[in-house]
Amino acid sequence: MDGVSPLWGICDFAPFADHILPCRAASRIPDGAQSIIVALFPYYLGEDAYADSNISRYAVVPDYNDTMRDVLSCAADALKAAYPGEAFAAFCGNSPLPEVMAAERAGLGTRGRNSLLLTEKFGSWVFIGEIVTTMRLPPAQTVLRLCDGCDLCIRACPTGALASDGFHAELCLSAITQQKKPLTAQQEEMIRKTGCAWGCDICQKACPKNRSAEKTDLALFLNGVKTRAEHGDDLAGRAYGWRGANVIERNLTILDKSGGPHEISNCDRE
Ligand code: B12
Ligand code: SF4
Ligand code: SF4
Repeated sequence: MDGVSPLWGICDFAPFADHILPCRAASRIPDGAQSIIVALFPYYLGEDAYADSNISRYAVVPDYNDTMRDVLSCAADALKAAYPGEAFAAFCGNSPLPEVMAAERAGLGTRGRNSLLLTEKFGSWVFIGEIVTTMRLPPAQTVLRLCDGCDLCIRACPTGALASDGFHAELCLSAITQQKKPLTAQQEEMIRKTGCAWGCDICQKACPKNRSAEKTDLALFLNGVKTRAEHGDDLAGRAYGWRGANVIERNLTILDKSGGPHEISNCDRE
């Protein structure tokens, strides 16, 4: 931890009570929740690591939903053992909390115009997880201001998902690559153009705050790096597995049709 951009922080739960996302995990939020301990897990591997990649960077490391859930659940159990009168519930990814907002309020970074959390040290290449507790803990006193409002992310977005009036999730290529229903010809063309079979990193790569991002040293991500999705992959533990084999297979087939995966497989192309 460097004092400027800590990897964990605390915010009050109360402001989030009216902004709970509709998901099954919401039932696990402890009654009488007071505080949220927010943790960041950096996953950037350095530019060279992605040279032959055909998936977005968050999907190159083992599925964060699994790895982070294990770490946060262990931490929640340890806290429960130390403070038996209090409740602690761990969440990540399919969390009922708007996690970027929680991390910003916990003093860990700024929600940029690309809608993602920007941090001083790791740019936006961080996953967010949290433990919601009935313990009253001192919240962060400062909110960082790291987004310059340069709009390079908005200009780089190929679909118009990022616009001056905000983020339109239904247009986001990341959502399109996860879509189960048939893709339109235009959506297929977009996947072909970017050469990315899963997710999209274009607005993050455009962000100047990511140019000096530090690499992760987290073993839970470094063990199990897989930069390319291939037909017939074992999907266990991969971020592109949760929608089932048909979706990633369809996307890979779209890329095959563009002249072979090796020719257009680099997600760094913008
Ligand atoms: C669904 C989802 C998606 C969807 C839709 C995203 C969306 N914003 O709607 C899609 C598939 C498009 C997507 C894409 C990506 N995602 Co995503 N996604 C999520 C997920 C699971 C839920 C987000 C959500 O539904 N938000 C609902 C919207 C409406 O929330 P919101 O815009 O923040 O609005 C709420 C707040 O503003 C709040 N609010 C409003 N006013 C106030 C006032 C106060 C006081 C408070 C407290 C709150 C509050 O209420 C609003 C409604 O609830 C989150 C995890 C999570 N639980 O947050 C990850 C998450 C945001 N995604 C993540 C990632 C990595 C990505 C991708 C980069 C993956 C990729 N490479 O393809 C892209 C990036 C796209 C982009 N530019 O944002 C990370 C972001 C990490 C970071 N550094 O910020 C998260 C946090 C997952 C994680 N645990 O790490 N994602
Ligand atoms: S992830 Fe891609 S499509 Fe989605 S907002 Fe960013 S640049 Fe646009
Ligand atoms: S590209 Fe510019 S406007 Fe977009 S998030 Fe980064 S600093 Fe903010």
